[in-house]
Amino acid sequence: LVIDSAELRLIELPLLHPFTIATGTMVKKVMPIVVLRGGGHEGYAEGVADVLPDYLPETIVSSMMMMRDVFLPQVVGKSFANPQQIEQLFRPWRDHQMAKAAVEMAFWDLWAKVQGLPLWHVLGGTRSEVEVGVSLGIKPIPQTLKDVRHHVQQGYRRIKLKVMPGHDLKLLEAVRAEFPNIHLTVDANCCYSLADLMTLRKMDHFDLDYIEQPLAWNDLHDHVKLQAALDTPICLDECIRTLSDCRKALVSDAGRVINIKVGRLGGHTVARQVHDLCLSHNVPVWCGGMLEAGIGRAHNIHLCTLEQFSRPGDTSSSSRYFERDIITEKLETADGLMPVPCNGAGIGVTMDWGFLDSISSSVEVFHP
Ligand code: OSB
Ligand code: MG
Repeated sequence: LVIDSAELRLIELPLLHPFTIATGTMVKKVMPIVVLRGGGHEGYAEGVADVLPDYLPETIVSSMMMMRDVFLPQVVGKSFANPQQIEQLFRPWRDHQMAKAAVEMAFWDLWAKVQGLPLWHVLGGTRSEVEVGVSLGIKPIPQTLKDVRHHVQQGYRRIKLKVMPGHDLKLLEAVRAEFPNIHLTVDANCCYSLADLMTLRKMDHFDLDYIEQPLAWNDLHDHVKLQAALDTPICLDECIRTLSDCRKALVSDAGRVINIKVGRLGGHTVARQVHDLCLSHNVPVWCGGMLEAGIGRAHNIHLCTLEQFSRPGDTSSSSRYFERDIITEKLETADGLMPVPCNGAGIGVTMDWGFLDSISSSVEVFHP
C-alpha cells in the first residue's frame, strides 16, 4: 500500500466542562489530526499530546515538529506491506510516542479500509461492544457525589475518581457511604510519593479495584515498594510507555493492572504487544483515554475489542466532553456499553470536514 499524500492539522475544541486532575485543569483540547491518503482511501488519527508537558514530556509543539519534519516525510510516497513496518521505521527515533502513534494509527485505519475490513477485525478483536466506565475530574465532594450519582444512573460500569493529597480519603468515605457496591477506582496522576505511604495504605479500606499511577511517571522502582505495602492492586498508566516498561513492571510486581493508551505507546502495534504480554502474565488491562474527540475515541473503542481488555475503559460517551464532535456519528454508551463504530471499514466513522475546517488553525499537506 503506497501512501500518496498526508495532511497534518492542528485543531482546537472547547471542553463542555473543565476537567481537573492533580496536575491542573483543562478547558479545551488542542490536537493534531493526521490524514493519510492511498489506495483510494483516507486513514485518520488524532494526536494526544497536550500543550504543556504535564502528563508526559511530549507537547503539541514537539509532537507537531516530529510529525512535520520526520515522520510524515518518511512515509509519504513509500509503500508499506503492513502497519508493523511503520512502527519499525520509527523505532530508531527516541520517544515521541504520541507523534509516532498518530501517524501509525492513521495507517492502520487506511490499511483496514483498503482491505474493506473494520479495524477491530484487523487488530484481532473479538467483541462488537465494549464495557466502559467514567473518569471524574476533581471537584468539591458534594459536586463529585452528584457526578457519581449521575453516571451510576447512566449505567457506567466503573467510576474512577481523580485524587490528590488532601482530596482523597474523605472523598472515598463519602462515595463509599452512598455507593458501597460499585466498581470504584482512583487515579492520582503521579502526585503522591512514598512519604504518603500512610494515606495510600488507608485506601486499602475502600475496596478499590485498583489505584492508578500513584507515584512518579518515571519511577517503577517506587511502585514496586508501594505495591508490596498495599493489598489494593496498582494500575500503571504514565509509567508504561514501551513494551519493555511493561515487561519490567510485570516481572518486578510494580503493578497488577495495566492501563493501555495507544497514543502513549506509539500506536496499535505496541499497544497489541503490551496487551499480549499482559495476557501471557494473566494481568488485566483496560483502555485509558485522553479526552479524545471522535477519531481518537473510535480508535480506542476498536482496540478494546481485544480479549484481555477485561476491565471497563475510559472511552465514555463523546457528549460528556464536547458539544459538537469532528465526526458525524454519535459515540454514545447505553447501559455502560459502547458499540464499536461500524459505518464503513476502518475506524467506522465519518469526518465532518466542514466543522473540522472551521476549527483548524493550520493545515499542512505533504506530497512525495
Ligand atoms: O490519567 O487517565 C488519565 C485525561 C487526561 C490526561 C490523563 C488522564 C485523563 C483521564 C480522562 O483520566 C480519561 C477520559 O475520559 O478520556
Ligand atoms: Mg491515568
